[in-house]
Order: sequence, then structure tokens, then C-alpha cells
Amino acid sequence: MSWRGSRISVVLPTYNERDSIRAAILDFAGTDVVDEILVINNNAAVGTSQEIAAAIAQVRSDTTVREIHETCQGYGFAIRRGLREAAGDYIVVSEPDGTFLGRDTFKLLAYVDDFDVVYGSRTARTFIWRGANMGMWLRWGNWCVAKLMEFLFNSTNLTDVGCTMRLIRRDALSRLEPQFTVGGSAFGPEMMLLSLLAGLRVIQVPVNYLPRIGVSSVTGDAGKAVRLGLSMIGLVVGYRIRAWRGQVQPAGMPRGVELTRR
Ligand SMILES: Nc1nc2c(ncn2[C@@H]2O[C@H](COP(=O)(O)OP(=O)(O)OP(=O)(O)O)[C@@H](O)[C@H]2O)c(=O)[nH]1
Ligand SMILES: [Mg+2]
Repeated sequence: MSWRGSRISVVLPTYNERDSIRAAILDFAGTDVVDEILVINNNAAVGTSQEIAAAIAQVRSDTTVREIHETCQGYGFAIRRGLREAAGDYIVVSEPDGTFLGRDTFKLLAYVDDFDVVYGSRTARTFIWRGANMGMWLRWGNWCVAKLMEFLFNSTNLTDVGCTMRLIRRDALSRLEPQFTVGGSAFGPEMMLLSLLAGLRVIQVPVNYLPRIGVSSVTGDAGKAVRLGLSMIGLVVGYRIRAWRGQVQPAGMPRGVELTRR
């Protein structure tokens, strides 16, 4: 296992993915480059642990699969726990609801020689599968907030703030971890903001986006999606203002590394 001598961890949070978690685990294990898959059970639906156990019995590669229980409720708490427990040199975060493909790990890995964090994006039309929850409003909403972030932080091209599939190098993660504050659904954009503020080498690349298996508890509901979008805008603007005032001082990468990328 491993990829070019580097160990790869995959973090999958689970809350309401009983019907898709087994296939998701097997999909990532089937890439043959993943050393460990950490499934973070965030008070998940009854029967989820049995599905994880069934997946473990079916894995054909030497990928280890571990279920970890995180009782603090929320997407951010689940991911932060997974990031703390992961042992890999590269850590991939995804979702086990059928919306992402294990093989897109290779799209993220393609950039690790040049970047510290590789974010996925779900707004490239040609990568949105028929039936995926990425209609016009969600697509342009994610794009607009991403452009706001890009403008306010003078970053590389950003096209999505809601994509949960991403990859981070271990050393870059160690710099960000002490700064994480969000325990809910807006953790994803907070990690993006902190990585930009830290001067990490960041890139965002399109990944496949498929229809969800089972019921969505966040962006399937228009009211919840709008509220989440507004909270993301608040986060982006809030971080910008606090950074201007010198109130956020994330540990940056060595200056030289940053300058050679510009
Ligand atoms: N809703 C919810 N999701 C959680 C929680 N803890 C972890 N998660 C994970 O967060 C992810 C997002 O939840 P989904 O229901 O898939 O949300 P969605 O509507 O598909 O929205 P996105 O995937 O963010 O576009 C899933 O992978 C869950 O496993 C939690 O407490 N509540
Ligand atoms: Mg989802």
C-alpha cells in the first residue's frame, strides 16, 4: 500500500449514510493506495457500525479500516477528530454518501508535489452527474461565495466553498489544527480560510459529483442551504476583518516557501 512511498489516510465522517457507507469504504480501499480509512461515527444512524464491520470483512487490499466514535455532534467535530487520529503523510477527507468517487483521490494526489492542500470543487458542469444535488442555485451560490473568498484573500482560483473532498499534507495540517474553531457544517470553508491566511500553497481542482444515496440533512433543504450560505459569507468576511485587525495569526509556512509560489 501507500503512494510513491507516502502513506495515505482517508477520513470519512458518518451520520446518516448507513446505505452507502459500505460501498464508500470499499471504493476508497479499492484504489490500492490508501493505507487507512478512518470512519468517524458521529452518533450515526442505527446499523451504521454493522455496515462498517461488513465492509471491513470485504476489503481485499491491505487498507486498514477503523471506526472511531465522536460524540460531539457536527460535521466539523467529526472531521477534526479524524484529522487528529490520521497517521498518513497525506490525509484525504471525503463523504460516504455516494457523492464522491474514491478514484478522484488520484486527481488530488496529482498536485501534491506542488501544493500543500488540494481542495475539490463540484461546480464544473461536466463533472456533475445527472441527479446530483447541484442545481443552478446551489452551484452559483457556492461559486459566488468562493469568488468572494478569492477576492478578499487574493487567492488562487476558487470555485466552490462546499466541497468536502480534499487532501492536505500532514505538515501543513499541523499548522492549521490549533486554529480550527468550527464544529458544524461551515468547517470546510474555515479550513480553506485558515490555509489561505497561513500562506499554504493551495489549489482547487474539479472532482466528480454524484447523486446522494439516502436523505441529505444539510443542503437538500433550501432554507438550510441558504442559512449555511449566509453563515459561510459571515465566516469569510469575519476572518478578513479579524485578519486586517491582526486578530488572527495562524502559524505560516516558512516565508521562502510562500514566495517561490508567487
Ligand atoms: N448533518 C450532519 N452531518 C454530519 C454530522 N456529523 C458528520 N456529518 C457528515 O457531514 C456530511 C454532510 O452531510 P450531508 O447530509 O451529506 O449533507 P449534504 O446535504 O449532502 O450537504 P453537503 O454534502 O455538504 O453538500 C455527511 O458526510 C455526514 O456524514 C452531523 O452531526 N450532522
Ligand atoms: Mg453530502
